[in-house]
Formats: sequence, structure tokens, C-alpha cells
Amino acid sequence: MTIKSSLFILSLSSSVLWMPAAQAETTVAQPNRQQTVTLNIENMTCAMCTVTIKKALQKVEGVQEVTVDYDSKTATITFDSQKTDSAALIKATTDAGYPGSLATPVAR
Ligand SMILES: [Cu+2]
Repeated sequence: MTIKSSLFILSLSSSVLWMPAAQAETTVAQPNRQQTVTLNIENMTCAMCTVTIKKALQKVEGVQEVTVDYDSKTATITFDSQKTDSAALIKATTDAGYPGSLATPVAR
């Protein structure tokens, strides 16, 4: 009885001690959250289109880097996969007047 209850207290106090450490861990930036996709973009007719597309993508929360290539009609986006996804990126370019589609498979 006394051993059992002291074990209970031990496990209880250790879980309390471990909790803040576990929470702190989740706030540390995890490299695998970063994802890069390439989208094929339609309706690109001049160099100014790349600027419009870039701005539209940069407005999406979680987007870290955008490269729009006029010659290949693609946009390469690096983003935080916990904040956004390729569907949101496609929606952003489509809403801006440039329908996008995934050129590379999404790495999981
Ligand atoms: Cu244009």
C-alpha cells in the first residue's frame, strides 16, 4: 500500500515535471515543416504577371519564399506545411487570375 501510493506520487510528479519540457519542444522550429512545391501557372503573358503571382502567393500565411519563372510558366513556393498547403497556394494564384496546378508531387 505504501509502496503503491509512493509510486503513484512519483509518476504524478514526474509527469508534471515533464509537461513543460514537452510543450517547449513543440515551439522549436522543425525543419520537416518546410515544404517546397512547384506549380504550373496559366495565363502568364508578360513579365508583370510574375509580379502579380508572386504578390498573391506571398499573401498566403505560412509562405516563406516565392520564385516565379516566366519562361517555364511556373512558380516555386517554399512554405510552412503546418500553416498552409498546396491547395491554398493554387487558390491564391487562381483568385489572382492565374489558374495553377501542381507540377511536382507533394512530399509527405
Ligand atoms: Cu502580364
